[in-house]
Amino acid sequence: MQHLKGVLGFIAVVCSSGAAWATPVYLNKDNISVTVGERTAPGTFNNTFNNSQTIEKVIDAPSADAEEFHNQTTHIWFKAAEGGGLELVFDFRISYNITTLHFWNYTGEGYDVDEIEFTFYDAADKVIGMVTVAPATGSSPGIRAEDIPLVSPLNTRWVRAYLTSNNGQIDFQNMGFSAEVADPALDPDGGSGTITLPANGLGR
Ligand SMILES: [Ca+2]
Ligand SMILES: [Ca+2]
Repeated sequence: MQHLKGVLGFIAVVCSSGAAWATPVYLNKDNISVTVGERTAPGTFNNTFNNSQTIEKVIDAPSADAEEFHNQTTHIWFKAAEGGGLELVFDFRISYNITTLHFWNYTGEGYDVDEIEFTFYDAADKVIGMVTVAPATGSSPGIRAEDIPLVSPLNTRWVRAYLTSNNGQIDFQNMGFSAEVADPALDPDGGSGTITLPANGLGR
């Protein structure tokens, strides 16, 4: 009987640990970082960085349900040379299993983002998958996120997102992810969270 209790206790610990890992987390500037990637085409950021604003405005939505209004302090507006796009590199710091993309797009077809290509990497910087999504135009006047199922491979540590449009105009408010904390035991480096981005902030 004592042995059985020991086994049951072990099972309970395993189950509760699994439940902790499976709890969805909203990823924003509080727990991840974002930089402009080196694949970004020649182009102009217009008013995106006026008044010392940074690319962190991509991940400053406080929750997946947050409403944002389009103005110079909230949005990103990049105009790419013909055929090019804007690359964003998201460093998750630890590994996650992504379940949902939250995307606050511009409200009109003339400036909105038409396609986002995601490339997922593990903690050893190995490509573990790719997905392309086509977001809808944003709601108006208050912009709320479109929730798009985005199932990443397990143990995704960082992500490249390549945003494009049919006319080079790339205007949006925020990107966010809902994800479950991955099992650190399955991470190539044991989930140490020690990866750091290059000092120039461009890509990896
Ligand atoms: Ca924003
Ligand atoms: Ca468009």
